[in-house]
Order: sequence, then C-alpha cells, then structure tokens
Amino acid sequence: MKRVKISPSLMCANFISLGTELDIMKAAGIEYLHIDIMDGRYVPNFTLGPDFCKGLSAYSPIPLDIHLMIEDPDAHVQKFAQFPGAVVSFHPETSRHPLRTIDLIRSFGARAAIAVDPSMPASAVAEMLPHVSLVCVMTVNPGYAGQKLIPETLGKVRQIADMAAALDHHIEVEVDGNVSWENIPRMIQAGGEVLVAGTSSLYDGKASLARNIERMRSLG
Ligand code: S6P
Ligand code: MG
Repeated sequence: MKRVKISPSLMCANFISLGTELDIMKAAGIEYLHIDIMDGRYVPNFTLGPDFCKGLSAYSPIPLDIHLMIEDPDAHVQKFAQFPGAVVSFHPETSRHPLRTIDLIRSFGARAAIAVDPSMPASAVAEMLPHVSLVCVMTVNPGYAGQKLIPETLGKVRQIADMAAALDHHIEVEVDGNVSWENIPRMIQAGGEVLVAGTSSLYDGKASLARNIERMRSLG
C-alpha cells in the first residue's frame, strides 16, 4: 500500500516556534505544507498571504500546497504559483473559465489543482480532472479550522478517486477538513492520498508535533 502524504495546515501552526516546527517536519519527511489563503469574500475569514509563502519557501525545501479560497483567482495566482515545486488549488466556482485558470497557474510554473466545496458534486469537476495534478476535496465548509466532518463528503472522495484512477495520469486526491484520528482511516479507505492535518490531528495540542506525525504515519 502506498504511504499517505501529510500536508500540515500551517494556519494551525504555532507561529512563535514556526522555524522549529518546520525543522521537525523536514526531518520527518513531511510531503507538503498546506497554506490556506482566504480573502474575506469567498470565505468569511482572513488567513495567510504571499509574503508568508515567500518566507516559508525560502526557509523550507518542503513543497507548498497552496489552497486559494479567494474570489477572482486569475488576478492573484501569479503571486502564488512561482514557488519551486508548489501546487496551487482554487475553487472552480470562483473562476468564469476554470480551464483557463488551470493554464494560468501552470504558466507560472506551479502544478495546478482544484478544490471541491462540500456542496459541489463530483460530476461538476469531471471535465477538469484531465488537466490537474491534485484535487483537494473539502470535507468541511471552507473558512475555518476546527469544524466537524460533513460525512457525505467521504463518498465524494471515493467517487473522485475512482474518476481519477480511470485517467492516464496520476492525480493526488487530497482530503481537507477534520482529518482527525478517528476519521483518518475512513478517509484513506475512501481513496485519500494527501491528508491536510490541522487541529484534529497534528495540532491537537495533546502530544508533541513529532509524536503526532509518528502517530499519523502509523495510520497510513
Ligand atoms: C479550512 C481550510 C483547512 C483547515 C483545516 C484545519 O477552510 O481549508 O485547510 O486549515 O481543515 O484542520 P482541522 O483539523 O482544524 O479541520
Ligand atoms: Mg485548506
């Protein structure tokens, strides 16, 4: 069985000791750094931005997994798509022509991805799958950490994983939202390959980051 990839949600990190946390993640072979970008319009919250990504990319060799939760992504992707090895996802409903946005992300050097809102059926993204290298399936409503899983979204993870498997290039299926100790096995079972780890697991505050990474590895 292939090893599940971990993408720690940095909006949940302890910014006072971020350098130490990034060192621990590097030593543990963490695959991605998940960065939530919010604009107060597409979602009712604000989080991180391009300067934060720049600082991270300069410090850590771990590829950035940038999740845009913003209106008008075409106006902003250039600020996010130039980091080496980055994958940039956007929500298709924020773009008039999602395939153009995908091309735009690629034109700046990043891998392109789409993020799927819990209300959006798998069929809505079928025509985009051949053009992306990752699909971020949201299992909570976008906007906040610390929410509860919307259980119906697990079936959609399975549907998208099956649709992706039928294509001739590999697509990573990422699961984002309430990736908890209890939910992780079900999410992997449903076909999740990249798990976004926030307050429900790595940052649960009950054990050290290093211990929680080990615990997560032991689950998949
Ligand atoms: C939510 C965002 C997510 C959160 C993550 C937090 O809008 O896209 O990436 O950071 O879900 O994890 P948790 O375990 O607190 O749900
Ligand atoms: Mg996210």
